[in-house]
Amino acid sequence: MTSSASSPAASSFPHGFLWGTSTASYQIEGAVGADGRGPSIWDTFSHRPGATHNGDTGDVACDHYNRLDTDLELLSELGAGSYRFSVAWPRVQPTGKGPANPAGLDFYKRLVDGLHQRDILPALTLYHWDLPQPLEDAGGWTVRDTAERFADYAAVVADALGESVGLWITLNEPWCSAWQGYGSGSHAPGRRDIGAAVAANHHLLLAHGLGVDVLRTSVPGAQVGVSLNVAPIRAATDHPDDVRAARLVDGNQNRLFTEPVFRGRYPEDMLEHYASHSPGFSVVADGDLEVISRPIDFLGVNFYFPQVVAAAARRREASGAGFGIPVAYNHVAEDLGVVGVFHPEADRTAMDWEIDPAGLVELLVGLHREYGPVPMYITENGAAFSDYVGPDGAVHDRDRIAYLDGHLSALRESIAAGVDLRGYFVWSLMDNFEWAHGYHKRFGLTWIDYPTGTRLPKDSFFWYRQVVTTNAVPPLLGAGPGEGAGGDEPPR
Ligand code: GCO
Repeated sequence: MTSSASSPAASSFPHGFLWGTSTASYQIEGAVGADGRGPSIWDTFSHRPGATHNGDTGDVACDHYNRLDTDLELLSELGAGSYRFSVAWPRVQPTGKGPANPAGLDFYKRLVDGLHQRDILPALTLYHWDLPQPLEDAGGWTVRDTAERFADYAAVVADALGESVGLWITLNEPWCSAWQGYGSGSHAPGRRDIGAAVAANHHLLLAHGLGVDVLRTSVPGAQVGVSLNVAPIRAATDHPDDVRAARLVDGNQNRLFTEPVFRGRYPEDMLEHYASHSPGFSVVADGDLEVISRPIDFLGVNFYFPQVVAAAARRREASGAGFGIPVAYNHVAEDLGVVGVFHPEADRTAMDWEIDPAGLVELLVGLHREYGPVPMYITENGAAFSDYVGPDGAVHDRDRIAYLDGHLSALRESIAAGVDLRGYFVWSLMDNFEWAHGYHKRFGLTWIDYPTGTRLPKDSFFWYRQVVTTNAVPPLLGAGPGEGAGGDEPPR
Protein backbone atom coordinates (compact mmCIF):
# COMPACT_ATOMS: atom_id res chain seq x y z
CA MET A 1 0.00 0.00 0.00
CA THR A 2 1.35 3.39 -0.88
CA SER A 3 1.07 6.15 1.67
CA SER A 4 -1.19 9.00 0.73
CA ALA A 5 -1.95 12.40 2.15
CA SER A 6 -4.96 11.02 3.95
CA SER A 7 -3.35 7.88 5.38
CA PRO A 8 -3.80 7.85 9.16
CA ALA A 9 -0.16 7.00 9.79
CA ALA A 10 0.88 10.19 8.06
CA SER A 11 -0.56 12.35 10.79
CA SER A 12 -0.55 10.10 13.82
CA PHE A 13 1.33 10.27 17.10
CA PRO A 14 3.25 7.64 19.05
CA HIS A 15 1.16 5.10 20.89
CA GLY A 16 0.36 6.35 24.41
CA PHE A 17 0.96 10.00 23.58
CA LEU A 18 -0.85 11.98 26.28
CA TRP A 19 -3.36 14.60 25.15
CA GLY A 20 -4.79 17.18 27.49
CA THR A 21 -5.85 20.71 28.20
CA SER A 22 -4.56 23.16 30.83
CA THR A 23 -6.09 25.67 33.20
CA ALA A 24 -5.00 27.48 36.36
CA SER A 25 -6.83 28.09 39.62
CA TYR A 26 -7.03 31.88 39.74
CA GLN A 27 -7.90 32.08 36.06
CA ILE A 28 -11.01 29.90 36.29
CA GLU A 29 -12.16 29.16 39.84
CA GLY A 30 -13.73 32.39 41.12
CA ALA A 31 -15.33 31.86 44.56
CA VAL A 32 -12.45 33.73 46.11
CA GLY A 33 -14.08 33.96 49.53
CA ALA A 34 -15.57 30.47 49.63
CA ASP A 35 -14.88 27.83 52.25
CA GLY A 36 -12.12 29.64 54.06
CA ARG A 37 -9.91 30.54 51.08
CA GLY A 38 -7.46 33.32 51.99
CA PRO A 39 -6.44 36.20 49.73
CA SER A 40 -3.67 35.77 47.18
CA ILE A 41 -1.40 38.30 45.55
CA TRP A 42 -3.61 38.14 42.46
CA ASP A 43 -6.69 39.16 44.47
CA THR A 44 -4.80 42.16 45.74
CA PHE A 45 -3.17 43.06 42.44
CA SER A 46 -6.26 42.68 40.24
CA HIS A 47 -8.20 45.01 42.55
CA ARG A 48 -5.54 47.70 42.22
CA PRO A 49 -6.87 50.46 39.93
CA GLY A 50 -5.27 50.28 36.51
CA ALA A 51 -3.52 46.95 37.10
CA THR A 52 -5.69 44.91 34.72
CA HIS A 53 -7.57 45.57 31.51
CA ASN A 54 -10.98 46.99 32.31
CA GLY A 55 -10.33 46.48 36.05
CA ASP A 56 -11.15 42.78 35.62
CA THR A 57 -10.51 40.47 38.59
CA GLY A 58 -10.71 36.73 39.23
CA ASP A 59 -13.51 37.17 41.80
CA VAL A 60 -15.96 35.16 39.70
CA ALA A 61 -13.92 34.12 36.64
CA CYS A 62 -15.50 30.99 35.10
CA ASP A 63 -17.07 30.09 38.45
CA HIS A 64 -15.38 26.72 38.07
CA TYR A 65 -15.37 26.20 41.85
CA ASN A 66 -19.17 26.10 41.83
CA ARG A 67 -19.49 24.38 38.47
CA LEU A 68 -17.09 21.54 38.96
CA ASP A 69 -19.54 18.89 37.81
CA THR A 70 -20.35 20.77 34.60
CA ASP A 71 -16.67 21.14 33.85
CA LEU A 72 -15.95 17.49 34.53
CA GLU A 73 -18.67 16.67 32.00
CA LEU A 74 -17.06 19.07 29.56
CA LEU A 75 -13.76 17.21 29.97
CA SER A 76 -15.56 13.92 29.41
CA GLU A 77 -17.09 15.27 26.24
CA LEU A 78 -13.67 16.33 25.02
CA GLY A 79 -12.25 12.89 25.70
CA ALA A 80 -8.62 13.91 26.24
CA GLY A 81 -6.58 11.56 28.43
CA SER A 82 -5.34 14.18 30.86
CA TYR A 83 -6.28 17.48 32.45
CA ARG A 84 -3.78 19.94 33.87
CA PHE A 85 -5.04 22.23 36.63
CA SER A 86 -3.45 24.08 39.50
CA VAL A 87 -4.14 24.03 43.20
CA ALA A 88 -4.76 27.40 44.83
CA TRP A 89 -2.36 27.56 47.74
CA PRO A 90 -4.62 30.00 49.67
CA ARG A 91 -7.49 27.50 49.54
CA VAL A 92 -5.29 24.85 51.11
CA GLN A 93 -3.41 27.08 53.56
CA PRO A 94 -5.30 30.37 53.77
CA THR A 95 -2.38 32.27 55.28
CA GLY A 96 0.34 30.33 53.45
CA LYS A 97 1.34 28.29 56.47
CA GLY A 98 -0.05 26.12 59.19
CA PRO A 99 -2.66 23.40 59.12
CA ALA A 100 -4.56 22.50 55.99
CA ASN A 101 -8.02 23.88 55.37
CA PRO A 102 -10.04 20.67 54.84
CA ALA A 103 -12.73 22.39 52.75
CA GLY A 104 -10.11 23.70 50.32
CA LEU A 105 -8.46 20.31 49.95
CA ASP A 106 -11.84 18.69 49.52
CA PHE A 107 -12.45 20.64 46.32
CA TYR A 108 -9.32 19.20 44.73
CA LYS A 109 -10.14 15.71 46.01
CA ARG A 110 -13.51 15.93 44.27
CA LEU A 111 -11.81 17.17 41.11
CA VAL A 112 -9.23 14.39 41.11
CA ASP A 113 -11.83 11.71 41.89
CA GLY A 114 -14.09 13.07 39.16
CA LEU A 115 -11.21 12.87 36.70
CA HIS A 116 -10.41 9.28 37.62
CA GLN A 117 -14.06 8.30 37.26
CA ARG A 118 -13.80 9.54 33.70
CA ASP A 119 -10.42 7.94 33.00
CA ILE A 120 -8.68 11.29 32.83
CA LEU A 121 -5.20 11.53 34.29
CA PRO A 122 -4.79 14.46 36.71
CA ALA A 123 -1.77 16.68 35.98
CA LEU A 124 -1.41 18.93 38.99
CA THR A 125 0.49 22.21 39.15
CA LEU A 126 1.28 23.19 42.71
CA TYR A 127 1.98 26.85 42.02
CA HIS A 128 0.43 28.84 39.20
CA TRP A 129 1.04 32.30 40.68
CA ASP A 130 -1.55 32.68 43.45
CA LEU A 131 0.79 33.22 46.40
CA PRO A 132 -1.02 33.69 49.72
CA GLN A 133 -0.98 37.43 50.44
CA PRO A 134 0.40 37.08 54.00
CA LEU A 135 3.53 35.47 52.54
CA GLU A 136 3.96 38.40 50.17
CA ASP A 137 3.55 40.77 53.10
CA ALA A 138 6.50 38.99 54.70
CA GLY A 139 8.67 39.46 51.58
CA GLY A 140 7.15 37.08 49.06
CA TRP A 141 9.50 35.27 46.72
CA THR A 142 12.33 37.64 47.55
CA VAL A 143 12.79 35.81 50.86
CA ARG A 144 13.88 32.27 51.52
CA ASP A 145 11.09 31.56 53.95
CA THR A 146 8.59 31.48 51.06
CA ALA A 147 10.46 28.58 49.45
CA GLU A 148 10.35 26.71 52.76
CA ARG A 149 6.64 27.42 53.17
CA PHE A 150 6.14 26.08 49.63
CA ALA A 151 7.75 22.79 50.68
CA ASP A 152 5.28 22.50 53.60
CA TYR A 153 2.40 23.28 51.27
CA ALA A 154 3.62 20.67 48.78
CA ALA A 155 3.67 18.11 51.61
CA VAL A 156 0.07 18.94 52.55
CA VAL A 157 -1.14 18.49 48.97
CA ALA A 158 0.97 15.36 48.46
CA ASP A 159 -0.44 13.76 51.63
CA ALA A 160 -3.99 14.54 50.58
CA LEU A 161 -3.83 13.54 46.91
CA GLY A 162 -0.76 11.32 46.73
CA GLU A 163 -0.96 8.48 44.28
CA SER A 164 -4.03 9.82 42.53
CA VAL A 165 -2.02 12.48 40.68
CA GLY A 166 -0.48 11.38 37.38
CA LEU A 167 1.91 14.25 36.77
CA TRP A 168 3.17 16.69 39.38
CA ILE A 169 4.33 20.11 38.24
CA THR A 170 5.99 22.11 40.99
CA LEU A 171 5.86 25.57 39.41
CA ASN A 172 4.33 27.14 36.36
CA GLU A 173 6.58 29.58 34.53
CA PRO A 174 8.78 30.81 37.37
CA TRP A 175 10.11 33.39 34.90
CA CYS A 176 6.74 35.16 34.97
CA SER A 177 6.50 34.99 38.75
CA ALA A 178 9.97 36.46 39.19
CA TRP A 179 10.37 38.84 36.29
CA GLN A 180 6.83 40.06 35.67
CA GLY A 181 5.95 39.92 39.35
CA TYR A 182 9.05 41.61 40.80
CA GLY A 183 10.92 42.97 37.76
CA SER A 184 8.60 44.73 35.31
CA GLY A 185 5.65 44.83 37.72
CA SER A 186 3.09 43.85 35.10
CA HIS A 187 1.95 40.89 37.22
CA ALA A 188 1.25 40.43 40.92
CA PRO A 189 2.67 41.55 43.27
CA GLY A 190 3.56 44.38 40.89
CA ARG A 191 7.06 45.24 42.10
CA ARG A 192 9.65 46.86 39.87
CA ASP A 193 13.04 45.98 41.24
CA ILE A 194 15.60 43.94 39.31
CA GLY A 195 17.56 42.84 42.40
CA ALA A 196 14.32 41.58 43.95
CA ALA A 197 13.48 39.72 40.73
CA VAL A 198 16.82 37.90 40.80
CA ALA A 199 16.23 36.89 44.43
CA ALA A 200 12.69 35.77 43.56
CA ASN A 201 14.07 33.78 40.64
CA HIS A 202 16.38 31.92 43.01
CA HIS A 203 13.80 31.28 45.72
CA LEU A 204 11.30 30.01 43.17
CA LEU A 205 13.88 27.53 41.90
CA LEU A 206 14.71 26.56 45.46
CA ALA A 207 11.00 26.00 46.11
CA HIS A 208 10.93 23.76 43.05
CA GLY A 209 13.87 21.68 44.33
CA LEU A 210 12.45 21.42 47.85
CA GLY A 211 9.12 20.45 46.30
CA VAL A 212 10.77 17.66 44.32
CA ASP A 213 12.30 16.29 47.54
CA VAL A 214 8.96 16.41 49.34
CA LEU A 215 7.16 14.63 46.51
CA ARG A 216 9.82 11.91 46.29
CA THR A 217 9.37 11.19 50.01
CA SER A 218 5.60 11.51 50.22
CA VAL A 219 4.59 9.91 46.93
CA PRO A 220 6.98 7.16 45.88
CA GLY A 221 6.76 6.75 42.14
CA ALA A 222 5.50 10.30 41.58
CA GLN A 223 6.26 11.75 38.14
CA VAL A 224 7.63 15.20 38.88
CA GLY A 225 8.56 18.11 36.64
CA VAL A 226 8.43 21.87 36.25
CA SER A 227 6.80 23.98 33.52
CA LEU A 228 9.05 26.63 32.01
CA ASN A 229 8.14 29.27 29.44
CA VAL A 230 11.32 28.78 27.49
CA ALA A 231 11.46 30.26 24.00
CA PRO A 232 13.82 30.51 21.05
CA ILE A 233 15.45 33.92 21.11
CA ARG A 234 16.60 35.32 17.78
CA ALA A 235 18.69 38.37 17.00
CA ALA A 236 17.03 40.89 14.68
CA THR A 237 20.23 41.25 12.62
CA ASP A 238 23.67 39.71 12.72
CA HIS A 239 25.17 42.89 14.12
CA PRO A 240 27.25 41.89 17.18
CA ASP A 241 25.20 44.14 19.47
CA ASP A 242 21.97 42.45 18.43
CA VAL A 243 23.55 39.03 18.76
CA ARG A 244 24.70 39.98 22.25
CA ALA A 245 21.20 41.25 23.07
CA ALA A 246 19.71 37.92 22.01
CA ARG A 247 22.21 36.05 24.15
CA LEU A 248 21.30 38.15 27.20
CA VAL A 249 17.59 37.59 26.70
CA ASP A 250 18.24 33.88 26.25
CA GLY A 251 20.09 33.98 29.58
CA ASN A 252 17.27 35.76 31.37
CA GLN A 253 14.40 33.85 29.80
CA ASN A 254 15.85 30.37 29.40
CA ARG A 255 19.25 29.64 30.88
CA LEU A 256 18.49 31.20 34.30
CA PHE A 257 16.16 28.21 34.69
CA THR A 258 17.49 25.36 32.59
CA GLU A 259 21.11 25.64 33.77
CA PRO A 260 20.36 25.46 37.53
CA VAL A 261 17.72 22.75 37.06
CA PHE A 262 19.74 20.53 34.73
CA ARG A 263 23.30 21.44 35.64
CA GLY A 264 23.17 22.88 39.14
CA ARG A 265 24.72 26.22 38.21
CA TYR A 266 23.79 29.72 37.19
CA PRO A 267 25.08 30.95 33.82
CA GLU A 268 28.23 33.02 34.11
CA ASP A 269 26.89 35.85 31.95
CA MET A 270 23.82 36.17 34.16
CA LEU A 271 25.88 36.16 37.37
CA GLU A 272 27.91 38.92 35.83
CA HIS A 273 25.01 40.93 34.45
CA TYR A 274 23.10 40.99 37.73
CA ALA A 275 26.17 41.29 39.99
CA SER A 276 25.47 44.88 40.98
CA HIS A 277 21.80 44.36 41.80
CA SER A 278 20.86 43.80 45.40
CA PRO A 279 19.98 41.44 46.96
CA GLY A 280 20.25 39.54 43.66
CA PHE A 281 22.36 36.42 43.74
CA SER A 282 23.62 37.17 47.26
CA VAL A 283 20.64 35.12 48.48
CA VAL A 284 22.13 31.91 47.05
CA ALA A 285 23.26 29.71 49.97
CA ASP A 286 25.59 26.73 49.99
CA GLY A 287 23.81 23.61 48.85
CA ASP A 288 20.91 25.41 47.16
CA LEU A 289 21.97 24.51 43.66
CA GLU A 290 22.22 20.89 44.64
CA VAL A 291 18.60 20.99 45.75
CA ILE A 292 17.52 22.89 42.64
CA SER A 293 19.14 20.32 40.37
CA ARG A 294 17.48 17.24 41.83
CA PRO A 295 16.66 14.96 38.92
CA ILE A 296 13.20 15.50 37.47
CA ASP A 297 11.13 13.05 35.48
CA PHE A 298 10.11 15.46 32.77
CA LEU A 299 10.37 19.03 31.61
CA GLY A 300 7.12 20.90 30.99
CA VAL A 301 7.45 23.31 28.07
CA ASN A 302 4.99 26.17 27.66
CA PHE A 303 5.40 27.52 24.15
CA TYR A 304 3.63 30.44 22.52
CA PHE A 305 6.05 32.30 20.25
CA PRO A 306 9.73 32.84 19.48
CA GLN A 307 11.16 36.21 20.40
CA VAL A 308 13.18 38.48 18.13
CA VAL A 309 15.30 41.10 19.87
CA ALA A 310 17.68 43.93 19.08
CA ALA A 311 20.03 46.03 21.17
CA ALA A 312 18.02 48.97 22.52
CA ALA A 313 20.54 51.42 21.07
CA ARG A 314 19.91 49.91 17.64
CA ARG A 315 16.13 50.15 17.61
CA ARG A 316 16.22 52.52 14.63
CA GLU A 317 18.48 50.20 12.66
CA ALA A 318 16.18 47.30 13.52
CA SER A 319 13.21 49.08 12.12
CA GLY A 320 15.33 50.00 9.08
CA ALA A 321 16.00 46.27 8.68
CA GLY A 322 12.27 45.75 8.23
CA PHE A 323 11.12 45.19 11.81
CA GLY A 324 8.15 46.78 13.50
CA ILE A 325 8.25 48.88 16.63
CA PRO A 326 9.39 47.34 19.89
CA VAL A 327 6.75 45.27 21.60
CA ALA A 328 8.57 44.24 24.72
CA TYR A 329 10.01 47.35 26.28
CA ASN A 330 9.76 47.24 30.04
CA HIS A 331 11.93 47.52 33.11
CA VAL A 332 13.46 44.07 32.64
CA ALA A 333 14.28 44.64 28.96
CA GLU A 334 15.53 48.13 29.78
CA ASP A 335 17.94 46.70 32.33
CA LEU A 336 19.21 44.21 29.74
CA GLY A 337 19.48 46.99 27.15
CA VAL A 338 17.28 45.19 24.64
CA VAL A 339 14.05 45.69 22.73
CA GLY A 340 11.68 43.12 21.35
CA VAL A 341 10.82 43.58 17.69
CA PHE A 342 8.47 41.86 15.30
CA HIS A 343 7.98 41.15 11.62
CA PRO A 344 5.18 43.50 10.54
CA GLU A 345 3.98 41.07 7.88
CA ALA A 346 3.84 37.98 10.15
CA ASP A 347 0.56 36.40 11.22
CA ARG A 348 -0.15 37.19 14.84
CA THR A 349 -2.64 36.18 17.49
CA ALA A 350 -4.87 38.59 19.40
CA MET A 351 -2.01 38.87 21.92
CA ASP A 352 0.13 40.21 19.06
CA TRP A 353 2.29 37.11 19.34
CA GLU A 354 3.82 35.88 16.09
CA ILE A 355 2.57 32.54 14.87
CA ASP A 356 5.63 30.44 14.19
CA PRO A 357 5.36 26.69 14.73
CA ALA A 358 8.90 26.22 13.39
CA GLY A 359 9.99 28.00 16.56
CA LEU A 360 8.62 25.09 18.58
CA VAL A 361 10.72 22.59 16.63
CA GLU A 362 13.78 24.80 17.09
CA LEU A 363 13.09 25.01 20.83
CA LEU A 364 12.46 21.32 21.45
CA VAL A 365 15.34 20.10 19.32
CA GLY A 366 17.59 22.68 20.99
CA LEU A 367 16.60 21.55 24.51
CA HIS A 368 17.01 17.92 23.54
CA ARG A 369 20.50 18.55 22.19
CA GLU A 370 21.57 20.66 25.13
CA TYR A 371 20.08 18.76 28.05
CA GLY A 372 18.67 15.57 26.59
CA PRO A 373 17.54 13.01 26.37
CA VAL A 374 14.92 14.50 28.64
CA PRO A 375 11.26 13.47 28.55
CA MET A 376 9.14 16.51 27.74
CA TYR A 377 5.51 17.49 27.74
CA ILE A 378 4.14 20.59 26.11
CA THR A 379 2.22 21.72 29.17
CA GLU A 380 0.83 24.79 27.38
CA ASN A 381 0.35 25.92 23.82
CA GLY A 382 -2.53 27.79 22.32
CA ALA A 383 -3.73 31.15 21.11
CA ALA A 384 -6.13 34.00 21.74
CA PHE A 385 -8.18 35.19 18.79
CA SER A 386 -11.08 37.59 18.45
CA ASP A 387 -13.72 34.90 18.81
CA TYR A 388 -17.42 35.65 18.72
CA VAL A 389 -20.64 33.69 18.84
CA GLY A 390 -22.07 33.75 15.34
CA PRO A 391 -25.70 34.11 14.31
CA ASP A 392 -25.91 30.31 14.23
CA GLY A 393 -25.01 30.23 17.92
CA ALA A 394 -21.57 28.67 17.34
CA VAL A 395 -17.97 29.89 17.56
CA HIS A 396 -16.18 29.12 14.29
CA ASP A 397 -12.61 29.63 15.44
CA ARG A 398 -10.82 28.42 12.35
CA ASP A 399 -7.79 30.55 13.14
CA ARG A 400 -7.31 28.64 16.41
CA ILE A 401 -7.68 25.31 14.61
CA ALA A 402 -5.06 26.42 12.10
CA TYR A 403 -2.75 27.53 14.92
CA LEU A 404 -3.08 24.21 16.74
CA ASP A 405 -2.78 22.23 13.52
CA GLY A 406 0.51 23.98 12.72
CA HIS A 407 1.88 23.32 16.17
CA LEU A 408 0.87 19.67 16.13
CA SER A 409 2.82 19.30 12.88
CA ALA A 410 5.75 20.85 14.72
CA LEU A 411 5.42 18.19 17.42
CA ARG A 412 5.56 15.41 14.87
CA GLU A 413 8.60 16.98 13.29
CA SER A 414 10.29 17.23 16.69
CA ILE A 415 9.50 13.62 17.53
CA ALA A 416 10.91 12.56 14.16
CA ALA A 417 14.06 14.49 15.05
CA GLY A 418 14.47 12.38 18.20
CA VAL A 419 12.85 14.56 20.87
CA ASP A 420 11.37 12.47 23.69
CA LEU A 421 7.99 14.15 23.67
CA ARG A 422 5.34 12.44 25.77
CA GLY A 423 2.29 14.65 25.53
CA TYR A 424 0.63 17.95 24.71
CA PHE A 425 -1.78 20.18 26.63
CA VAL A 426 -3.74 22.94 24.93
CA TRP A 427 -4.01 26.24 26.73
CA SER A 428 -6.85 26.34 27.50
CA LEU A 429 -9.89 24.18 28.16
CA MET A 430 -11.98 27.33 28.42
CA ASP A 431 -11.75 31.09 28.08
CA ASN A 432 -10.57 32.58 31.34
CA PHE A 433 -8.98 35.46 33.23
CA GLU A 434 -5.90 36.25 31.17
CA TRP A 435 -4.04 38.00 34.00
CA ALA A 436 -3.38 41.68 33.27
CA HIS A 437 -5.39 41.34 30.04
CA GLY A 438 -8.51 40.39 31.98
CA TYR A 439 -11.31 38.59 30.13
CA HIS A 440 -10.63 40.42 26.93
CA LYS A 441 -8.28 37.75 25.53
CA ARG A 442 -9.91 34.39 24.89
CA PHE A 443 -7.69 31.29 24.70
CA GLY A 444 -10.35 28.63 25.23
CA LEU A 445 -11.51 25.63 23.26
CA THR A 446 -14.73 26.49 25.05
CA TRP A 447 -16.42 29.89 24.96
CA ILE A 448 -17.47 31.25 28.32
CA ASP A 449 -20.45 33.55 28.38
CA TYR A 450 -19.31 35.48 31.45
CA PRO A 451 -22.66 37.04 32.44
CA THR A 452 -24.34 33.62 32.66
CA GLY A 453 -21.38 31.25 33.00
CA THR A 454 -22.66 29.18 30.07
CA ARG A 455 -20.02 26.93 28.45
CA LEU A 456 -20.14 26.69 24.67
CA PRO A 457 -17.61 24.41 22.97
CA LYS A 458 -16.03 26.16 19.98
CA ASP A 459 -15.26 24.47 16.66
CA SER A 460 -11.71 23.93 17.92
CA PHE A 461 -13.08 21.84 20.78
CA PHE A 462 -14.65 19.39 18.32
CA TRP A 463 -11.55 19.44 16.15
CA TYR A 464 -9.34 18.68 19.17
CA ARG A 465 -11.74 15.95 20.23
CA GLN A 466 -11.02 14.29 16.90
CA VAL A 467 -7.28 14.65 17.50
CA VAL A 468 -7.37 13.10 20.97
CA THR A 469 -9.69 10.26 20.07
CA THR A 470 -7.81 9.24 16.92
CA ASN A 471 -4.31 10.15 18.18
CA ALA A 472 -3.85 11.89 14.84
CA VAL A 473 -4.38 15.26 13.21
CA PRO A 474 -7.43 15.35 10.95
CA PRO A 475 -7.14 17.06 7.55
CA LEU A 476 -7.74 20.77 7.89
CA LEU A 477 -11.36 21.78 7.35
CA GLY A 478 -11.89 22.81 3.79
CA ALA A 479 -8.56 21.38 2.66
CA GLY A 480 -8.81 20.17 -0.90
CA PRO A 481 -7.58 16.79 -2.15
CA GLY A 482 -3.91 16.34 -1.42
CA GLU A 483 -3.90 19.22 1.05
CA GLY A 484 -4.67 17.06 4.01
CA ALA A 485 -2.60 16.10 6.97
CA GLY A 486 0.84 15.74 5.52
CA GLY A 487 1.94 12.33 4.30
CA ASP A 488 4.00 12.62 1.17
CA GLU A 489 3.00 16.23 0.78
CA PRO A 490 5.52 18.87 1.72
CA PRO A 491 5.24 19.76 5.41
CA ARG A 492 2.76 22.50 6.12
C1 GCO B 1 1.16 31.95 31.03
C2 GCO B 1 0.34 31.11 31.92
C3 GCO B 1 -1.09 31.01 31.51
C4 GCO B 1 -1.55 32.00 30.49
C5 GCO B 1 -1.26 31.52 29.10
C6 GCO B 1 -1.62 32.50 28.03
O1 GCO B 1 1.90 31.45 30.22
O2 GCO B 1 1.09 33.17 31.12
O3 GCO B 1 0.85 29.88 32.17
O4 GCO B 1 -1.71 31.18 32.74
O5 GCO B 1 -2.88 32.29 30.61
O6 GCO B 1 0.09 31.25 28.98
O7 GCO B 1 -0.91 33.69 28.20
